[in-house]
Amino acid sequence: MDKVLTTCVYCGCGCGLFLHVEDGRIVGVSPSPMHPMSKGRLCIKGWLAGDFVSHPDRLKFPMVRREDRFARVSWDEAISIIKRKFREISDKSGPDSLGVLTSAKGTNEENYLLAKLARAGLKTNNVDHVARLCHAPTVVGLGYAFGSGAMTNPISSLAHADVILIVGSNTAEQHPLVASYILEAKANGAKLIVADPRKVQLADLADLHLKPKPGSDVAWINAFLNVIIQDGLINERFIIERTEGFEAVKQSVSVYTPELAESISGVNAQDLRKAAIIFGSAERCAIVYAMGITQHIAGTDNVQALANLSLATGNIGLDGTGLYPLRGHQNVQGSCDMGALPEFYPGYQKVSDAREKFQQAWGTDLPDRPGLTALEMMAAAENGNLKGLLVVGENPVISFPDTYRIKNALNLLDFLMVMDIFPTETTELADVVLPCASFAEKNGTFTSTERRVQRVRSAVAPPGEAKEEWRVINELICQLGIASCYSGPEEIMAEIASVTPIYGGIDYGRLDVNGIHWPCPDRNHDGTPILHNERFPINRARFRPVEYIDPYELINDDYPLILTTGRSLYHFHTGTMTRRTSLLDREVPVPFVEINSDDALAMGIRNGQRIIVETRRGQLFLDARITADISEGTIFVPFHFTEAPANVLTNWALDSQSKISELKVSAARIRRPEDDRFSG
Ligand SMILES: Nc1nc2c(c(=O)[nH]1)N[C@H]1C(S)=C(S)[C@@H](COP(=O)(O)OP(=O)(O)OC[C@H]3O[C@@H](n4cnc5c(=O)[nH]c(N)nc54)[C@H](O)[C@@H]3O)O[C@H]1N2
Ligand SMILES: Nc1nc2c(c(=O)[nH]1)N[C@H]1C(S)=C(S)[C@@H](COP(=O)(O)OP(=O)(O)OC[C@H]3O[C@@H](n4cnc5c(=O)[nH]c(N)nc54)[C@H](O)[C@@H]3O)O[C@H]1N2
Ligand code: SF4
Ligand SMILES: [Mo]
Repeated sequence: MDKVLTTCVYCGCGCGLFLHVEDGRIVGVSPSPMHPMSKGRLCIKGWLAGDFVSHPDRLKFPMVRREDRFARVSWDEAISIIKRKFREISDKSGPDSLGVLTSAKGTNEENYLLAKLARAGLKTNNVDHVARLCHAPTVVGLGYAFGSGAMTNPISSLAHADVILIVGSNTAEQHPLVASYILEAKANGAKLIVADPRKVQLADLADLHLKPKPGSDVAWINAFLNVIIQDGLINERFIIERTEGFEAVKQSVSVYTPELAESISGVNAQDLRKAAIIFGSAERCAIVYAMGITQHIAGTDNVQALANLSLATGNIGLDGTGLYPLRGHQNVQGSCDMGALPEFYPGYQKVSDAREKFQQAWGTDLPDRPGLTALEMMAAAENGNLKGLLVVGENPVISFPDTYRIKNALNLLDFLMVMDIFPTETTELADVVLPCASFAEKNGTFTSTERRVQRVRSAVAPPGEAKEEWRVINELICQLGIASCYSGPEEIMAEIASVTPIYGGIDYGRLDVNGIHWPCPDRNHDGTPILHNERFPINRARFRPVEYIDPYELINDDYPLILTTGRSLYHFHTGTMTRRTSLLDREVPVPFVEINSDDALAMGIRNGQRIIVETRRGQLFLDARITADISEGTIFVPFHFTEAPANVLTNWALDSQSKISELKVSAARIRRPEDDRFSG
């Protein structure tokens, strides 16, 4: 049996694991004891990460839609159809009628090539990926506040904090190995404050559990900072030496008393005061956050509110301090780093600043018009301005908000090409479907949430005629007339390093088992685990006042409940992989809605009863899960299930700064099917 060292395909923790291979098949997984972060541990998904690889449903051959059916074609035929369609659309409607959605499941090398395909090959900046629905507010918000939109410290740094504030992150289920370091801190005596409308696992262990109404975070975070300022617990030296704009923030938070915050957010004023004093009095405080904060029309403001808090208390740049936006997909950090974003080339070099440099490097003209974000592309498809779309390793039919609208937009396209490892709800709508190699069948790198660039190694051959994406994208770039001849991912990384200062010293030979934390400017540099310890990339960090705004959809008599959506430990997103992993699917086999026990009593709903959840956009049949662990008036639906896709319910309202949609707040109501029978 061979054991191949690689990186987990699921979440941003980036655990190291071995794939065990016998007779060309994966027969097991074991954790890597040498891995500097995961240290011989994996969560249940990691242990089972090899399972889906040999599932019989894997896509094996290129397919083209002929009338209502898919026909198998050769790779050559598929590529020539794609090239012809791209040409036709571009000639007729201009390059900006094309777009590319890249994959946070893909490697850095694949994302780099896809962004190059869009810009150099198709001549459009319409390139984006699911970070738009995830940490776009972090890229924009921390980009403004600190000059870098990434997690400031390594995961292990959390173990050295005195206080950890966890906001809108179900860490134990969604980033289990990050949670292990939080538990280590707790065992060392650290205080834990959790802000979440649900009593998530870590809230059970927390010293204080604040329960904000979904969409109300700016109000209580401002009040939290106000208490710290009023009690003289700010770090004046840090503020004076390393930041700008504090006075305006001080002024703006002064009206947010804990009582005002309670009236807006429902967070108990006494608890809020206590929590703020614990935080303000401690030496080293860390702030962990995820989708509970970002997926709002105020997503960027939420991020800035937390940045204001860490700056005012000087909790940046040292071990045990820092701001930890937990990146979700195993390589969503890398996809952003590689410039799979309309406004940035690799390494967050602005399209508006670095065009000349990339024209030189890529030997061709590049578009200067700004590109569209993921949902802007969908809107452009709706109104006929986007006609051709390439989707790689994303399943927007299930993962994007307002499913019916997304399906309609995709159906209006002249040409949809999808590259995936499984048939999905999105491949169903495609004109061409290309089969790809999975993480276990290719070489490359992933960058974890702690900016650790790590190796991905091929253990088995892809099924049928499935191919590693880099070969396909390389071929397409060549066909579009751009000189692009790579011998493999290692050579692609050499090019990435040559044009991307933060990856300047990344080289496969140096990654070995530990990987390297970017920024790593050159080959003599060991990488940077902690950011901003002496200066910020923008020299002084920026405070910015933020004011509470209402969520886009408010509850009323017709829709009296706040619906929030998210995840479970056992499934990953749209379930393409975990629902094909029998041990995981067995744990959570059916779609459900969490309802507060008092609410359920008032509505006459029993645990396990099948009920109807409805918003202005659609309705779903779901099993009621009655629990005291969710706040009254709030319901929670995970989005893993094709038979009851949560995004049928969600809305498309965007944060004007980051263009994320408000996946965490919709106004909803519940009906019992039996009531319908009587009311006719
Ligand atoms: N098992 C598993 N792990 C995953 C994933 C997966 O699908 N499955 N996905 C990965 C990805 S891409 C991501 S982005 C991460 C996501 O990781 P998380 O962000 O931790 O997961 P979510 O369930 O989306 O939401 C987190 C919490 O936000 C809370 N919340 C909802 N609304 C609000 C609000 O307005 N304010 C506050 N303060 N809290 C709120 C919810 O109650 C929920 O507990 O997980 C990654 N890890
Ligand atoms: N309601 C609601 N909706 C949400 C969220 C929410 O909290 N609530 N969260 C949002 C967030 S944070 C995220 S990140 C998105 C996630 O949304 P998506 O990224 O669209 O969801 P996934 O199911 O992870 O899709 C990944 C796809 O890649 C395929 N794949 C896996 N490996 C490979 C590979 O090596 N190559 C290729 N080509 N394909 C591969 C999988 O089969 C799958 O189809 O969902 C967003 N949508
Ligand atoms: S914590 Fe994340 S990276 Fe680690 S094994 Fe689990 S899913 Fe994989
Ligand atoms: Mo995400």
